[in-house]
Amino acid sequence: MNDILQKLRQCVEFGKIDKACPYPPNLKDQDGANELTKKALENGIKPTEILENALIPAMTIVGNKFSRNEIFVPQMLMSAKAMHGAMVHIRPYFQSGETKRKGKFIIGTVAGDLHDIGKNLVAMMVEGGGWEVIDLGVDAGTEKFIRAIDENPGSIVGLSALLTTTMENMKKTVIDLKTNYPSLKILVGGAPVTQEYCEKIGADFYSPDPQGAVNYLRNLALHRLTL
Ligand code: B1M
Repeated sequence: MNDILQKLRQCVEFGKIDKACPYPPNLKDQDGANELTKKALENGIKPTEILENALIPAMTIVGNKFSRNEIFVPQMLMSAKAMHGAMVHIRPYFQSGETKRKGKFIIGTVAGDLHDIGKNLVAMMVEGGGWEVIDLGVDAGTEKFIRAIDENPGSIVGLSALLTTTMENMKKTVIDLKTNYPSLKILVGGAPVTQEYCEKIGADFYSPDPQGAVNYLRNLALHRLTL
């Protein structure tokens, strides 16, 4: 593999954002994801190649390690930040339509709930998985989702809830969205949410962690391609 891509992959896997970033100590004073992505583009490497051969594989490794409890939230946040450092340079190519993404994913923390750390991790991992992410932020009620779905037809929706009290709002949003868009796929997650609750409220998929969300979306995209 190209040397720049290999180094970029390593930076994202281990959370090296840019040259100034002192973390991780063994990569101190070396180029980070930011500089390497810029260099890759200057060397004529296509944004899709950067995404598919460096960023996505690195974030997949990170997601799997996190699912196996081999790394924890701070390490995953550093990797997600490094991925963002790379995305700053390649996002304009996707936004201009020059490079295609796998689809659109609308995500938000449900009404009444201000917790966004887990939701942000899912958003960053999904973006690293090659999707355009529309982040509705926290305290996102049904109306906000409806507006975003109407503006982005064909999107998949993700809902996060961290409070037992706001799980009720998750249920309400799922019911309202399914009533308005019967074929819409809805993915749910957050500390108090379970597989059983997902089934009870009529959502399509529950994931306890970001990698499960990425895998579900990847399978959905593959399924759509084969239809
Ligand atoms: Co709050 N809080 N909090 N809090 N807070 C909890 C959740 C709580 C368990 C603490 C406790 O009492 N032990 C408790 C909830 C109890 C309950 O409902 N049974 C609680 C409470 C009560 C409250 C307030 C009501 C406190 C008060 O004001 N009296 C208040 C509510 C405000 C509101 O939302 N309206 C409140 C406020 C806050 C802060 C603002 C101070 C802050 C949030 C800051 C922020 O998010 N920007 C905060 C925090 C930080 C926490 C704890 C400490 C940490 C939550 C967190 O970020 N975890 C939490 C206690 C704890 O967990 N130890 C607590 C890390 C994060 C990575 O995990 O979000 O679960 P998580 O995400 C995971 C997975 O769940 C999954 O992926 C992530 C990575 O694995 N995931 C998805 C998440 N969303 C997903 C979506 C998917 C798929 C997977 O698909 C779409």
